[in-house]
Amino acid sequence: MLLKKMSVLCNRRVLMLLFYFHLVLLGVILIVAYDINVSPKETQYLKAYNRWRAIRENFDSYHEARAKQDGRLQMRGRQMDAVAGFDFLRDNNKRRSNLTISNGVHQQVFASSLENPLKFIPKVPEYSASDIVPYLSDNITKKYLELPRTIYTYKIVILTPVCDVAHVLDNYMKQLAKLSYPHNLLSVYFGEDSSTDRTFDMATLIADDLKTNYGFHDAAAYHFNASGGVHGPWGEVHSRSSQYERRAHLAVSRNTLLKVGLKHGEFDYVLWIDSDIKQLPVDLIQQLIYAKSDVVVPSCLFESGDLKRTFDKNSWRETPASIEDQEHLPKDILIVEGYSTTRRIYLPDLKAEGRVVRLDGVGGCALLIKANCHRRGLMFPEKIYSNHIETEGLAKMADHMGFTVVGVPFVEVFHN
Ligand SMILES: Nc1nc2c(ncn2[C@@H]2O[C@H](COP(=O)(O)OP(=O)(O)OP(=O)(O)O)[C@@H](O)[C@H]2O)c(=O)[nH]1
Ligand SMILES: [Mg+2]
Repeated sequence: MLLKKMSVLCNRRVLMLLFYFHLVLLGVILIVAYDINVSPKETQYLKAYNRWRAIRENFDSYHEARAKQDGRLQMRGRQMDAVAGFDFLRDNNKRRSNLTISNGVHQQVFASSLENPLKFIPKVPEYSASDIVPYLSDNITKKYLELPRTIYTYKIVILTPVCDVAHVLDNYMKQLAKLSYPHNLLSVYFGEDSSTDRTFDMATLIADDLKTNYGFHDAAAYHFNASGGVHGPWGEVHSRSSQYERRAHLAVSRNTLLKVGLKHGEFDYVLWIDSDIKQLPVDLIQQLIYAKSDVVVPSCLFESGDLKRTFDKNSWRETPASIEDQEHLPKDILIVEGYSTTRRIYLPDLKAEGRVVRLDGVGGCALLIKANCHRRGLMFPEKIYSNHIETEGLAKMADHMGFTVVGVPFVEVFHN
């Protein structure tokens, strides 16, 4: 009897053991099957993620080296650190004609175009490898900048966020005063916050001047009690790791100013102009209106010795390569230009496509937007939106809302 009971018990134990063994085996099979299924995706995702993490982690030493070069060349305040631009700085002892950056032959031709302006428009590169913008012959530029005779009636509000820029506002005013668009159709509003200098007082004076002495319809400066942003030494403001905070705050400043600005009248367009522009073409507004688009941006360059170089790298077109780079990017990673190569095409390199070209990202140095787009909800994302923020985020949002986003590459604005 006892033996019989024991054998039943043993059989049960064996059966239980067998049951657990199969359960574990099934688990292992499921895990292996899942892994096989998921691995290729995971690998691609990790590759992209790691690439971006490396860029982030390397940035500090990269930035330090670049800042030293900047100091030597007294080129503070420039976003010139795309890979080719960086190589160019590193080779600063070489004469211009001996530039040996990628696309060497092109670069030599571009660099010597001051003496020999190009009689052709360079073809659109696969992606922008250099930030040197060649001089083109007058015949070409004239053709691409001709304007029809038009009587303009559009009311435009010019909005300019300002912070610690008292020293550049005088030139800003001169540039605005020079604009050939009817001044009585222009209103100008400054949005100031966080300044430690007399930016607000200066902006108020300039607003009065624009109204009283230059015939602008209206102008005023507003102080906002916003906190945040990144202020201080150039190196801190422009370090890669500061960009989320800096650009998020700029977006807040722009959106706050937008709300106030739009209340001042029935405007047709909003024109964003940064306070630290050095030179605007006198017909800037007419050139931007010519594009007949919802969001329009000109090329924003800076002068580096005799060279013209791209300053605002936020005006770009995606390429198959850049899209591939982003394919598996986690949603919370912010892409900013000017810190490494992102394999996009910058606006000045799109000239061969014509006078008005489609874009995927825009900068805010000078930026025309139909007021109705803003009224319908288009704004500057204050958080990451499709891996972008602020002006590039706005371009993404505009596209998602069905608005047209273009650039006018032959129209050149110069940044300080
Ligand atoms: N209200 C406000 N305006 C700001 C702030 N930071 C910058 N600005 C203004 O926003 C515009 C764009 O900022 P910039 O600092 O010139 O940005 P950037 O051109 O990308 O960088 P830089 O190379 O430093 O010129 C300028 O008119 C600035 O004066 C801020 O914290 N608050
Ligand atoms: Mg600037």
